[in-house]
Amino acid sequence: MTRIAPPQLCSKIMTAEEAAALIASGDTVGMSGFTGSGYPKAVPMALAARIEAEHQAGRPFRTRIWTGASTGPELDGALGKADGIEFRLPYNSDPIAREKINRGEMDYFDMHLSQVAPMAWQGFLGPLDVAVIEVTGIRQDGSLIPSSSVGNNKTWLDRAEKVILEVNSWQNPALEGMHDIYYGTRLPPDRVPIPLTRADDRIGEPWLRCDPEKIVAIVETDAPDRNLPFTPPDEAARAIAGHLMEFFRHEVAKGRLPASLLPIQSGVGNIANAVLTGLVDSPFDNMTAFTEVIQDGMLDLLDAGKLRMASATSFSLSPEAAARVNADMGRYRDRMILRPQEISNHPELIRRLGCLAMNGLIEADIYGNVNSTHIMGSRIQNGIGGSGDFARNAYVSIFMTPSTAKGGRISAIVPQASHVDHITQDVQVIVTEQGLADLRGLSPKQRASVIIENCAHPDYRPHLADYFRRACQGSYGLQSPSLLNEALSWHQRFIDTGSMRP
Ligand code: 0RQ
Repeated sequence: MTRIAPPQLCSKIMTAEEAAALIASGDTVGMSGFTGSGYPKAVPMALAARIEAEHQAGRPFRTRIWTGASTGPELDGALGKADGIEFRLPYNSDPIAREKINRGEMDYFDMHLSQVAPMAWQGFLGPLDVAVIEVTGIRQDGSLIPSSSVGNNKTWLDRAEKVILEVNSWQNPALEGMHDIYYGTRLPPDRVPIPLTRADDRIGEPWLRCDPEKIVAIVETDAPDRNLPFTPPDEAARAIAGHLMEFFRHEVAKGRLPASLLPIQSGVGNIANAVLTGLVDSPFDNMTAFTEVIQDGMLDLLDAGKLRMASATSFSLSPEAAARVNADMGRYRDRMILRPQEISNHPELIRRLGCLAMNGLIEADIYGNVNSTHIMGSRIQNGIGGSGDFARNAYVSIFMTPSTAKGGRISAIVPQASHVDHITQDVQVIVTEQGLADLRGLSPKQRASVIIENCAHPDYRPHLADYFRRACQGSYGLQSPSLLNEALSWHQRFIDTGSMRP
């Protein structure tokens, strides 16, 4: 059965190559896609092939790419490999694009995910020439059935001069009805409160609007999202999950959290997924999630009857879990809501709902400043993503990590973070497999003692304690004691010798 209901749009159906020919060098292209879901799969590949041919002919051809968050190898990988991206925003986890960024061959701005759509509307990011959006169908009235992510699609469709649609028939038609697209956002001074007071509120409509006059091409596809598998939780991940469960039980006992907890936000990566798995065996019931991505662990929670519903902007599932959801979409649809990322990550809503934010980190310093993005202060790993949206506005902002990286050659707890994404005020709890540091209400020096004692790996703990003791004696000021010519020496030692160990 055709997924393109309006007969008048059938004349716009063409090949991916023909559609890619409608994108010009220098264009800014807004693509769908969020954490490996719902990204266009055919047009970016065709565009990459075209760019390679142009380059071989000695003609420059590069584009500016905006997305929701990370996409897939057919998009960031293919365009990165073709050297077709001059500038990209906001979040990337593709290894080829990462390498290009770190070689200085691609400009990249990893902005807060909630701010992308408003900034595009404010005109701060410049004009948008083309939108390339994956949908699962076009309805008779021209409205679009969104795919496995919403991301910034609403904004790209509204702002772009031209629209190219990929209609992907791999995605289950039962996705229709899961989405909640809110069209009530405004620019200042006309902004009004967003009328969402519970994680499961629906405040919009299930479809995306699109001016049919702007549609220049429709490409039919039939391909799955290419998500990566999760690795099963290792001992460190299980220990982190255990510390966190104990913390939540303690908070419930103290009356600071309800027995169903508060809406959970869970970040990307294996640790975050392991914590969700840990919640399956917890005493907490009737939970909700107000988060960015629905990952495998969320599904397990839903299936176990622990999680009542999950609100997000995207799926981020392993191939097995994606097949599981796709096969049973009708059942999952009533317990999941996918929203635009400006809503899923909205500071106003995160603060109102009181989310429990749980995100991964690269490193934290002894004062609780967190680096989520840069290795050794200069190499990007992924990007800040939504971690800043949630960390600053959460009810409790939790960061978690194994205490070491790269086989123990790197300490995740350092004297001074080599890059700061989340200032100490936005970080209330740090958890490693060693233990949990509850930093709420502590001064910087008190924080340092607790973080070193509870979170640092035993191999690094005495060195951190020694640094802190000497800093408390020899620092210029004693609010956040620091030995400036030593604070980043661990990182330099790693660069010089391959290990932070003294
Ligand atoms: O490197 O891939 O070469 O092995 O970083 O680290 O331990 O696999 O951890 O998958 O949980 O990711 C912060 C990157 C953690 C993630 C980060 C190296 C490590 C490995 C990955 P390899 P792990 P995770 C909402 C939330 C920002 C966005 C965010 C992230 C690789 O959580 O991107 O929070 N967060 N969004 O070896 C050197 C260190 C290191 C290190 C780890 N200290 N030094 N390398 N690594 N620590 C969702 C969205 O926004 C979409």
